[in-house]
Amino acid sequence: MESFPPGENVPIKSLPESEPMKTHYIVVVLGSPRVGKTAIVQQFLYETFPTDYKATVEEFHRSQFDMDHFVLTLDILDTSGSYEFPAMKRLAVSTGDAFVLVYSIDDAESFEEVRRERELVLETRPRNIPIVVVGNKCDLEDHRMVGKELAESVVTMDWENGFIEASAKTSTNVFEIFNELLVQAHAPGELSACLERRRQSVPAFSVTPKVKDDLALKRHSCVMS
Ligand SMILES: Nc1nc2c(ncn2[C@@H]2O[C@H](COP(=O)(O)OP(=O)(O)OP(=O)(O)O)[C@@H](O)[C@H]2O)c(=O)[nH]1
Ligand SMILES: [Mg+2]
Repeated sequence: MESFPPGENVPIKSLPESEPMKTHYIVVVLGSPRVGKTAIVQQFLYETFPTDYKATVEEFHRSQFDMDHFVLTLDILDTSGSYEFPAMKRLAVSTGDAFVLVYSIDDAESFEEVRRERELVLETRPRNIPIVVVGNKCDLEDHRMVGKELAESVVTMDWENGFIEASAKTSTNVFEIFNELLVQAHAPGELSACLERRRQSVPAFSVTPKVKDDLALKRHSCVMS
C-alpha cells in the first residue's frame, strides 16, 4: 500500500467529494511520576505490563494501521513525569494534537497535576483539542484517594474532556483511552474495530520530538471489512 508522510492529510479515494481527512495523530501522554503513563502505553501497544519501575526520559512510539483506503498513523509520546527543564515539557505539549492526562486513583496530588497539565495544554493548543483524563490503577480500589464520581464530574462537566478510569495492570479500559481520543478527533473509519482486532507490537525509541519524523516506520495491517 502507498504510504504517506507523517502529518499529511490525504483524501479518501473512494469518496472523491469528501474533505481531506486527518490520518496522522500525535498523542502526548502527560502526568505525574509513577502514575502509570508508560504502563498504559506498553499495555496498549505491546500487551505487556512492566512491574519494575524505570523513570521515563521521553519515549516515542509509532504505530500504523492499514485501513481500506488510507494509512492511519498513531504517534505516541510517552513523557517524563519529572521533566528537569520545563521547556522540554512545553516542547512535548506543542507537538501534540491529542492528549492523555494520567493520574493515579491512589494519589490525590496527581489529580491536581492533571489540572495543571490541562491548563498547560490549553495555553498553547486549541480549546477543542482532544483530551482524555485517565484515572489509572483502578485495580487499587482499597487505596483509592480520588473519588470517581467527583473526578468524573470535574472532568466531563467543568472541563468538558473525556474521562476514563483504567488499569494498565489488568488492561481495564486501556484500549478505550485511545479509542475515545480518536472519537473526539472525529478520526475516520471504524477505528475501534481496527485497533481492537489488529493491535500489534511496534518498536519504541527514546528520542526528542524533533527527530521523531526521521525514525523508521513499522506498519500494522488492519484492513477493514
Ligand atoms: N497496581 C497498578 N500498578 C500500576 C499500574 N500502572 C502502573 N503501575 C505501576 O506503577 C509504577 C509506575 O508506572 P510507570 O508506568 O513506570 O509510571 P510513569 O507514569 O510512566 O512514571 P514516569 O516515567 O517516572 O513519569 C510501576 O511500578 C508500575 O508497575 C496499574 O494500573 N495498577
Ligand atoms: Mg514512564
